Amino acid sequence: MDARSIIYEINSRLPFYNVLAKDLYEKTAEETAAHERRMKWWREARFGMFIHWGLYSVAAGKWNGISIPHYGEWIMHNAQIPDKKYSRLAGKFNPLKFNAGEWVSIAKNAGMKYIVITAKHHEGFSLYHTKMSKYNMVDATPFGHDVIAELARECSKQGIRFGLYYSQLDWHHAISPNFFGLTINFDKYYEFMKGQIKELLSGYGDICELFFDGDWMLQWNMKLGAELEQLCRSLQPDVIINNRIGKRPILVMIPAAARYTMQTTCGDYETPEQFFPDIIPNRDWESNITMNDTFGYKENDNNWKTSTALIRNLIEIVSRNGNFLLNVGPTGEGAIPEPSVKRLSEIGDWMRINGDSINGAKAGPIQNQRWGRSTRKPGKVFLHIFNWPRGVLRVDGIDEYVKKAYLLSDRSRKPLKIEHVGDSLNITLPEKAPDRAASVVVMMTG
Ligand code: H79
Repeated sequence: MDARSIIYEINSRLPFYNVLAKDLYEKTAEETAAHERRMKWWREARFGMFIHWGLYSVAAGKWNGISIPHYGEWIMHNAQIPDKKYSRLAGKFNPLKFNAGEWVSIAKNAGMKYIVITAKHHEGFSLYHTKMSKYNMVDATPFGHDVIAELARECSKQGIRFGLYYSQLDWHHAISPNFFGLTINFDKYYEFMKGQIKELLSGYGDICELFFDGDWMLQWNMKLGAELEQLCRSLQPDVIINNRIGKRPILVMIPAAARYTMQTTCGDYETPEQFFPDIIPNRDWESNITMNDTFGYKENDNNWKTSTALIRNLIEIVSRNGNFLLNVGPTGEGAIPEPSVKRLSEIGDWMRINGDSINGAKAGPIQNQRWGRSTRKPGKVFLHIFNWPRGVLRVDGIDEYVKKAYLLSDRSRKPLKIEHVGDSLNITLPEKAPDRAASVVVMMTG
């Protein structure tokens, strides 16, 4: 390791490293301008689908008939399965129910604007036809399709964007399925990884987002991240890259602490996992959240969140300028589990009526109210009401004059009775909430 790598390595582990090492990481004006340009569609999209699919989907959370606790995609680690045994799952991966068109329309009908799928998770198995190794969907399974290619094609056909998840941590290359992914010939593995990134960014059309993961692996550091980021940008200048391409300081990985330090400087955006911050962060961010308690399919995990909870998650996230990447874990047969499909369809029903308050919207002027949340667009503030009041809703903290208010679900846009009282507004609402998840009032401002 040279001196600079050591500085990078130490800094990336300090809680306030972005303050201490500002000069090392600060973006140039030109880089900032390029970032602003490529983020435009992403800031409007607001809602995407995460897909975790791999050999762990075949295991479905069980090993030798025993249910293994925690995330399904971590089963190799959680049951300490040696690579030689684990890799035999490939021979059983024959997802005859897989239909790229169907998956893409499920996302689209939910109001999602992009899809991000695991090209390679920690297990080290590639879902696409890589030439860097035979351990992939085409060469090692009876199915033999390049599912990444099929999904990429289908996304472009149906007009939604396509992105990839890629794990630096790789248990197929590591000495064992260990948390820190210790790899003997790391230099060789790094060349392999760069080869794969080149393939993925040159053979599958426009990649909208690259979600790196496993940056905590022992041998990864900020310098490698910066180099890899350059490689990605040389192939696709507009690809949006997450912060995990670098190395997150440890505190950013802990939800309670992330509230205060949720800022790294690598890539384009922050990646709170299984939570969202309760303040408005000063950087672009995207929460990735599961519908049950696992990313990769587990046949025994039936702890599903309600569609109401998921709709409210989406609203809360947009009310703080974030994106929502909602996960599905298809089965080893290639089907998105029915409970997930049901929830996505219910979210879609809500989005068809209320999507204008989400897509293209950003944080509203009013935060964290007992009655709900707010988002805004030029000339409009959207009030997302979770707790429907009896009669009159009193709204405090409005920063623009309100000319008119109506319910987004009301096609005729019949004005609601409003009354200005100082900086507050009293809105008279109908007796019954139009939607039990969240009813949206539009305030025309200016
Ligand atoms: O891909 C999904 C997760 O598999 C991955 N990131 C998202 C996008 C992820 N990486 N790390 N973690 C999640 C958190 C790791 C938690 C751990 Fe554990 C605690 C690893 C070992 C102890 C959870 C509990 C997994 C195994 C036991």
